[in-house]
Amino acid sequence: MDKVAIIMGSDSDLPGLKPAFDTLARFGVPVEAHVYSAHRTPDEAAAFAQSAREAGFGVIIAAAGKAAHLAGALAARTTLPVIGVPMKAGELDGLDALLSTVQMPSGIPVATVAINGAANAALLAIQILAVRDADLAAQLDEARMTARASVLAKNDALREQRKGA
Ligand code: RP5
Repeated sequence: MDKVAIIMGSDSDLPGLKPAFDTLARFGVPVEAHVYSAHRTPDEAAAFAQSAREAGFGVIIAAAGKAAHLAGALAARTTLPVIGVPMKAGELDGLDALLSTVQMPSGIPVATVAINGAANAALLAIQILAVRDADLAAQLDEARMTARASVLAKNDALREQRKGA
């Protein structure tokens, strides 16, 4: 199976990325993580992206806060799909990172998830790998069914609670 890379701009992003690590682990997807910054280690970030396909990665998740150029900088150096996670950091609560990550120029796409949307970034990475992996696709179907059952159970509980109200 192709690996997923999780690249973060700082180790201060790590706690917010726990849902991505947990989700990928739940689906048995191999992960390699690095701290590389678009601004503070531009050469290392570029070198990683340039060699990522050959190194066996299928998707790159790139998480950064503030003036978050990491996802775009990696996407500029690879044709692997890059998923950007704008992290809530600093005075603007992630809005700066959201705009910096999502507003890419034509030609270099970054699939941007919500601010601190680490879980969805992982799920999207899994969905990309599942295009060519039937086992992963089946696991995704099962996860959706579990989520559906959980919401319907909450609906039943609510209706029961409000009986006669
Ligand atoms: C970004 O600046 C990082 O991705 C992080 O979200 C934010 C703060 O970094 P540190 O100052 O904590 O290293 O580049």
